[in-house]
Amino acid sequence: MSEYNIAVIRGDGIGPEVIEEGLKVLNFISKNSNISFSFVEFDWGSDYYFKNGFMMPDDGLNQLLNFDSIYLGAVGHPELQDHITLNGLLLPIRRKFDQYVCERPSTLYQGVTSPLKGYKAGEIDFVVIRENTEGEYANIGGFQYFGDSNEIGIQTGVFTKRGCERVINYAFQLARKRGNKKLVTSVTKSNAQGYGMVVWDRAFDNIARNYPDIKTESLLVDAACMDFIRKPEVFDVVVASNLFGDILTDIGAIITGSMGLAPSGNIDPSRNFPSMFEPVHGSAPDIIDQGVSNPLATIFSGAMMLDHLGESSSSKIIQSAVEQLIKEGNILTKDLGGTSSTSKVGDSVVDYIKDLY
Ligand code: GGG
Repeated sequence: MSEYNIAVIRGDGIGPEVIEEGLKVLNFISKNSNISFSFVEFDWGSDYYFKNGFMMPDDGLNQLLNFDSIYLGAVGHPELQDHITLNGLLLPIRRKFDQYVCERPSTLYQGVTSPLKGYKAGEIDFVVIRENTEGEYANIGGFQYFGDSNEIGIQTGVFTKRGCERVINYAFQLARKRGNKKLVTSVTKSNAQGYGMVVWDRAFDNIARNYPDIKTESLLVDAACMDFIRKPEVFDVVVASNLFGDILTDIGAIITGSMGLAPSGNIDPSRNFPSMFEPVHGSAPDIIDQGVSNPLATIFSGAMMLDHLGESSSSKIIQSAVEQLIKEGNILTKDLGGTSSTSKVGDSVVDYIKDLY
């Protein structure tokens, strides 16, 4: 029996309802395999902030330290500025636990219609590796004359040689493992960002030399956005800075059908710290408590978590069950053209898993 301690942070908005379905699926897997989970819930997020003045307690990161993984729903609240919710919870976790890789796959599944004309299942299939601990999200800077008419805000992007090389190396390793098109595309804006992103470009060239079997391409982010729409079929593994990776993966999600299908893993490849798995989407306050949110991104994220924990066969079962459900297309939420509720979709994933055992 393999036992895993999982920290669960449902967070804000639709986070709690999509995590409910993710846990439903993981609990079913646990009952039918030799895996057992101990889920410990943390009520951190915006409601916690309204009561306590912070998104998580002072020793929050220490409380998470010894878990095998973290399973997170969403953060963000219409009455709180996003820099409070991100810098109060999500980003400290990514940084403290050195989750320097954010892995975000975009796949067009059978049964899903891309808004891009003419694409068939499997024709869009790439992974964005987003640098996750530095870059534009380093949170270094400050204000001067705050509140005055001459208010100034300085925001610094941090690009270290070590930080760039390690995430780029992960992208090359992944391209080799996927064995697909064997292409790594680097995305920067180093024509305008002539220091930090030049460090990135130089790191890309250095690491690429170690992978003569992998093709490379470097794009400016504006061209990359255009090509994600114009010819997404050419991409395999895309490696980008923190901010650009975040933007590109919203495009990746929408051209493969829905934000509601896009999973992510915030990964510490050294495995010194817990990694964290969460849907790419945010808290979506406009659809909270209506039972219409799509839990599949969170369920896919649970499958990524199992794979990271070394439980690849259970991970594949979840992945196949969701793919089958999407392909048959009878039980889908509104974003995918269906009328089913969040919990009905979760129940159905469990039914499809039953068929696979
Ligand atoms: N489930 C992810 C989530 O809540 N994301 C909120 C968000 O704004 N994330 C920004 C980011 O990941 O950079």
